[in-house]
Amino acid sequence: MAYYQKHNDMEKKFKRTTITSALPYANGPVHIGHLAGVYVPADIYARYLRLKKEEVIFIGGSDEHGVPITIRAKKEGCTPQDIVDRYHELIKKSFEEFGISFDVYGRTTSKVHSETASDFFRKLYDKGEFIEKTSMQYYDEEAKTFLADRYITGECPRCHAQGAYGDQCEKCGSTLSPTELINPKSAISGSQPVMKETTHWYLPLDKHEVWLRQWILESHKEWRPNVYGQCKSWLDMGLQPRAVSRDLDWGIPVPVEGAEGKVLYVWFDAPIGYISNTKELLPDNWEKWWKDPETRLVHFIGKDNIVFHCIVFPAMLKAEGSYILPDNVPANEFLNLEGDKISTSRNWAVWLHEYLQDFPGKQDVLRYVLTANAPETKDNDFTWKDFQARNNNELVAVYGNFVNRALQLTKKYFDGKVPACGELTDYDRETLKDFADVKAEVEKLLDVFKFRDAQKEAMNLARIGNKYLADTEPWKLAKTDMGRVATILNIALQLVANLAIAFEPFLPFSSKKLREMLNVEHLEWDNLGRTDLLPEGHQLGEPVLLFEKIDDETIQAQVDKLLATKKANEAANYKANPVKPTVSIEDFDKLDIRVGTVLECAPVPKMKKLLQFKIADGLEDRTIVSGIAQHYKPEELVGKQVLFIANLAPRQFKNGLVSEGMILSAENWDGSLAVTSVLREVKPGSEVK
Ligand code: B3M
Ligand code: ZN
Repeated sequence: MAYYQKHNDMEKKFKRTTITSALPYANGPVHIGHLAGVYVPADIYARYLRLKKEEVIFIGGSDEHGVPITIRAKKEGCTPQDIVDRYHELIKKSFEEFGISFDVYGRTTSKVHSETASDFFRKLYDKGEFIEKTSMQYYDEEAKTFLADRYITGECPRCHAQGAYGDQCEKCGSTLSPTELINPKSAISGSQPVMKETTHWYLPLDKHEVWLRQWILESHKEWRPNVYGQCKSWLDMGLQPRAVSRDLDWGIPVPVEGAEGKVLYVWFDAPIGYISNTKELLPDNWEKWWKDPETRLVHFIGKDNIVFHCIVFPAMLKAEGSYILPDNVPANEFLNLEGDKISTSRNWAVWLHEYLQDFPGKQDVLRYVLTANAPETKDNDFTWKDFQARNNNELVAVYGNFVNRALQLTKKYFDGKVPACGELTDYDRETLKDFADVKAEVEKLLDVFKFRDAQKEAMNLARIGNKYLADTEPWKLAKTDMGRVATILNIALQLVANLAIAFEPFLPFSSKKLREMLNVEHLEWDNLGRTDLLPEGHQLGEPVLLFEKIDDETIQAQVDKLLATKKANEAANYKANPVKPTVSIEDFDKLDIRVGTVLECAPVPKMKKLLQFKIADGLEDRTIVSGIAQHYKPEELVGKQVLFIANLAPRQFKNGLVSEGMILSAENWDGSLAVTSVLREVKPGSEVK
């Protein structure tokens, strides 16, 4: 039986733990923000409890309902089912390959789920836990459907950008309600929507406020400050009834007569998905994981889901009456990417499936970096440079280097057999003492969800080992004192075995590799900290590198990929300048624009931006100097026809050079210049009118 420290220093007994991790929407792949915020910490925790031989299940799955999925389907001209089928498979496969050790990865379009969610709603309905409310909502008369907030677009009342959604303006980030939009349009038919009456079911959260306050603010002071704080501010603002149904044709039908065309709100059915997925896993035995007060329920989520997991879902569970409530909700803050908010729509992300492709066999590197940088208390930033540095300076130079030296030296001096441990020096004893405490340290931190610090402890162990070999220098003693070399390497190898255990929840792939090198099938978590893990004479396996250096080119390729995304986004957002005041045709006629052929083109010494042209203009040829050296190589332009202004007053440059006219270029959105030309060859000197 496990004991968990409670905030008031009372120990509460639990027999088992149900771990859930937020169900990702199946309308796009998973990215590093999801991993760092939810899946890596949840996986570390699940592995840790399993290693401690506790009873645990780790529940995952795809969230396959909601409006964004229907919008995406409409855009791609396919069905919502097509979309979720595609992404569910992709997400599931990438999680598997990344070593997220779900016991089940279900989906909310499964039969079990729709029955479970439907029954859940019905039970609350029958118990009178909902209120029914009629309100006015936008309706599309052409498409004959009510419009979800996301289906209404228009001008933002705050920043006046076009294309703001009924729930949010992506330009200025304001939260909106659809009635605030100026000139609302239906995203389905493009028509102007009208207001129409509709009826929905609401969960009266206000009625749950008293016990929620007590439960969270008094009994769960140990929750992370960010989680506790967010709950407190919601509670202090006062809770409102929340609609749990929607007018939509994608979702689980509301199981009530007269509710045709209405489905359960995605945030009503999704958390029930945790329960349905447990049923998929344990059809006959699921209830104890959700209803036994000796079960501890822990939700891993990102900060944007706190209110749903700490207030709405608990209220649903309480209203139902037979379920336990979460014991902890270790929500993370956000991970940014290279200083910018990760965004699926802007493609500003490192996608898991792409990482797995670009860095085969390097799951643990990303796991390590995401935990080392975990946004546990504040938003954090992922940069490729940091990724490279942590790999090269920590995984390779500390952990990998220590392991490799210990194993290679044992191979060299003792044929790969664990040598005998002789008499210990004071320094040996000190070193051994240093890692005797590591188990308690790591456990203390993992028990309170401090994954970043816990991994740091494991890495410290590797640092101790690295330093031990550097200080004792067994390679220098080999000629004089083999007995001492044996002792040093025995100690080093025991340390290596300890590392395989300590890193197991964090870096499971490396621990497996390490066990193979040590030629041991299994190492018990309980034995962490012991110095007799490998018996004298034990034959080790073949040493291979645990981690490899990642070079600059590899990192640059990733940075370039992001830069290309950034450029593409800027190009997509480009808006032409407003047109200048009108001019008369007479004014236009004053300009003499002609076509010329470039005879010569050369850089101008000491003037980095300039190119000097000799232009055939049908008269006497002329010299034109143009500031386009950063946009063209001279040889690209020789022989080309260009447009130029023939009657511009000559301009003299500092070095005495005189330009007789101006070559016309178009300035692109990013400031790059493109020289203008004609579509068919003409005689030099032809006038442009
Ligand atoms: N799919 C939202 C999200 O991915 C949602 C989580 C559901 S957990 C029950 O942010
Ligand atoms: Zn706006």
